[in-house]
Amino acid sequence: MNFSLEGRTYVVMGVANKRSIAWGIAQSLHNAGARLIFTYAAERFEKSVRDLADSLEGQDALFYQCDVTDDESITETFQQIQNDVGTIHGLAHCIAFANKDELKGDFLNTSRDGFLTAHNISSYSLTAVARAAQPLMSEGGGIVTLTYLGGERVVPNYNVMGVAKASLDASVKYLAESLGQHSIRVNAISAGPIRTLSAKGVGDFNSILKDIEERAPLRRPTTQDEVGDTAYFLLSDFSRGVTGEIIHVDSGFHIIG
Ligand code: NDP
Ligand code: KAL
Repeated sequence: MNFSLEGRTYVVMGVANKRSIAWGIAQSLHNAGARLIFTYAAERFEKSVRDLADSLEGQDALFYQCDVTDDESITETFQQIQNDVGTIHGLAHCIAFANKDELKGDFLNTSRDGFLTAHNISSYSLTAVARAAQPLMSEGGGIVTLTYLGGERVVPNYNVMGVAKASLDASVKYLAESLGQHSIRVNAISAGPIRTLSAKGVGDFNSILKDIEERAPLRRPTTQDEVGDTAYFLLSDFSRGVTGEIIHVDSGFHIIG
């Protein structure tokens, strides 16, 4: 067994720009020799994704638009991927969304629409995408998603996204049970705060980071490449006995009371 992912193909969903956690994962998989397939939702991010992928030396990446709120878009994307490459060996789901006005104030005021939107995009999409990807993972493989501590504990302002992450965390376990018989493993990485486009303009990010620097066991914030390398581990054979797991890549912050 070795760490190389040469000859393997992975779908990376959710690169918006160079700060995206998905981009950290893409770089780690690329460095390990994997072939990459990128999906993006918003047309406006297509150029950004293509430009970033162009910077990966020797990478022959493919690109597809996929809006996870649309079943047809998901089905078409994976059918197209099957036509173009045949087999895939794994998938990184790095997608979440909630309306900005529901990510502050009192959780009690969460609207039905806001609740459903957050759960639709941030939680249900994992199951929808896993179902579409399964036929392409005929040699077995790995699925990784991204979660956050706010799904386990109350974190100010995370609100409806915390409830959606709790649902995502449970989905990881149920999907691990469903797909294990096909040698497909399903795991999540609970990342510490990283300043991405999603994190922009919501909550008081500076004070959250300061708290991590003062109280997390490693006394430093989480980086994109730390999450990328753990995703690489979870998508490689080195984690072949691991499924239904949530690994915290957060400088150890989750153990602090
Ligand atoms: P980014 O803003 O870089 O990525 C979020 C991605 O979600 C975007 O690429 C966006 O695509 C995609 N997305 C939103 N709606 C849809 C949709 N309908 N269909 C398909 N894609 C969609 O932020 P991050 O890298 O921070 O977020 C990635 C994941 O990491 C999320 O699940 C987030 O909750 C999680 N996470 C982030 C942490 C952090 O501190 N940053 C900490 C813990 C977890 P588009 O813009 O094209 O719509
Ligand atoms: C407690 C924290 C502080 C921030 C509070 C809430 C963060 C929620 C994350 C969620 C994914 C953010 C959004 O949905 C933002 C969205 O409303 C507006 N932004 C966009 O539409 C941009 C353009 C696109 C690219 O973003 C998306 N998502 O599509 C949580 C911090 C400490 C940790 C974080 C940021 C966790 C996390 O889940 O991202």
